[in-house]
Amino acid sequence: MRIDIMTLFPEMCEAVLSESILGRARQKGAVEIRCVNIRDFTADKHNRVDDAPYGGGMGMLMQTQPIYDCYQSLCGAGEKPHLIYLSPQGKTLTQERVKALSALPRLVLLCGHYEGVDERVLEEIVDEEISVGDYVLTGGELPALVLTDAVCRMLDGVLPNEEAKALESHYNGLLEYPQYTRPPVWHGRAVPEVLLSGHHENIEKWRHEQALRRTAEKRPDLLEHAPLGDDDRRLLETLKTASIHPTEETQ
Ligand code: 4HQ
Repeated sequence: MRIDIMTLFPEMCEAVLSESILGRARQKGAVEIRCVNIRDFTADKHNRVDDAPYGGGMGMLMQTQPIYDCYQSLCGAGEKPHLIYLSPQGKTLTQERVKALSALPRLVLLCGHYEGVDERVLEEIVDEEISVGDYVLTGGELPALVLTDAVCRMLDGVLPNEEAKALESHYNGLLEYPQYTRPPVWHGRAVPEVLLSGHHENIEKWRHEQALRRTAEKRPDLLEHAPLGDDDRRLLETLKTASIHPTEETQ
């Protein structure tokens, strides 16, 4: 997959994307990511990319020309890669959307800055608007990096341990089970015995139950969409009863 990030702060994006798992994935060629400076495409002799809004009001807006020409430079003959504008007005990013996006051959991410972007260029080139959450940031770079990270970890050859992809939070619609490493006792807290038993079937059962419990406790909204089996539903029922009539065993 290839991802182009259109931004006024390519070094900010490059710094994040050169480190750790994504840095290694890029070196290996598992993903091709380019940070493109929108300012390089300005036709203005003073290199300006922003101007005051018509109708007055605060702040500056990103102009149409540099953004449009930057996107055109990323389009081949008759090829219009899927362009995502990061904005609080978009649909909130989900793991389901991340997975679908990771199947596309190319993505172009547009990062807005200042007070926003001239509406006309958005109408002309944006295929999809995505938000990373209901709060306001100073620019679209961090959301673009969040999206890039989430999409890239779904690609083959990116995660050092490919199995991890399927195991982690949200993948099966549930939160992750708790995890422990050495020492076996820390500040008087022991690692759950089953994890030291070497009994893999019991360990898997325990982990799945913990994932269900945690989800019911911390994010019950996720259970509405999680693919649950009959055993899962039974366990969730016992948890509900236990929270109304706690016994020593279920506390
Ligand atoms: N932005 N999810 C870009 C966000 C945002 C979000 C604020 C994006 C400013 C110019 N983007 N504009 N939340 O807060 O995606």
